[in-house]
Amino acid sequence: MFQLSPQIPSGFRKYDHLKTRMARAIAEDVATGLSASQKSIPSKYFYDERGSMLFEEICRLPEYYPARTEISLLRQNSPSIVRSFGHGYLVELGSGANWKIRYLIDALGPEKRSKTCYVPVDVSSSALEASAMELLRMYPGFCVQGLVADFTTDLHLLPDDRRKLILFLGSTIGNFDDAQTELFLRALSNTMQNEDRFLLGLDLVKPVEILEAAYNDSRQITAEFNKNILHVVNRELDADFNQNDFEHLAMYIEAKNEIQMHLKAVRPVEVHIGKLHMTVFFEEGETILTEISRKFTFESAEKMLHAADLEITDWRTDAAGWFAHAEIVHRNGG
Ligand code: AVJ
Repeated sequence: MFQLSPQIPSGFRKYDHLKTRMARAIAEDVATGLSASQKSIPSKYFYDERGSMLFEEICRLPEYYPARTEISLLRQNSPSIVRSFGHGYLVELGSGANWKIRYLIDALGPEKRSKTCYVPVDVSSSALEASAMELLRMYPGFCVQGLVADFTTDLHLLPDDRRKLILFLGSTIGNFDDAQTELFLRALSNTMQNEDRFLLGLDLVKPVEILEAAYNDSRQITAEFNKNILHVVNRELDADFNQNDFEHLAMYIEAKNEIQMHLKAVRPVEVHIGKLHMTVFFEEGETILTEISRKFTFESAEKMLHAADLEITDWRTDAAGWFAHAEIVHRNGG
């Protein structure tokens, strides 16, 4: 889509693939999700400007162990990750406020950094731009090529004229169901050349108290984050959800190894969605499923990756075994 050869330019440029497509997608997704017997809204719609800020706040909560655990893993392992990568494209899927990438950019050092271009991929153009500008202040002359795109459908847009290290951190893959996981990993696998590397962050199975506390924080930031999806639907689709009609629910389903977040109607509710010409009724106690967040084991991770011809070459966890970074190659590759 944007090829860099033969020269790596410095400064920030971006390519926006999404502008109109997102509007159509949310209409279809919400119409489908709210028509099903278990109502649902896809979790990717949490992340408007406010939702992204709330998520950043979640990452600073004492209960939300994944963020700080992943940072400590990155701090510790960036030098060895960079050694096996070399230089080229550093692609980050769902980069958000992208402070994690700094550990890798630092580990590159000036020499490899000058031969590397950071490619943050995010649906939020404003977040992508703001964080890219901040990175350029920290690393003047560094190359940042932002791609505003949806990593669930747009992986074919990734550049392929240099070796790349693709990062998918935060255990975001845990938000996908089986079908989405398979599609995503297949598409990712197809973009990978022999020398490319894939670094996947995975939240691991652990005692239920720790898991549930992470999604039911005492300051109720996660509840705000969850309800924010109603604001997004109101704004994008001209709907009249009242967030006081719903309460935050998050629980661990042991049989599925997943956290589920719901919004539960506290009374019978009627909602009008202007842009869909749709009226939705909720019984008291009925829920909207807004997110699944799967938890993994080495075995379950290996199984899902093998199905897409991907192979784990390194498995790094913290001492407590709460979070993992899997370093992955294409199985036919070297
Ligand atoms: C980083 C998107 C994977 O599922 O834990 C945090 C999102 N949801 N609190 C997760 C989230 C509720 C988070 N992801």
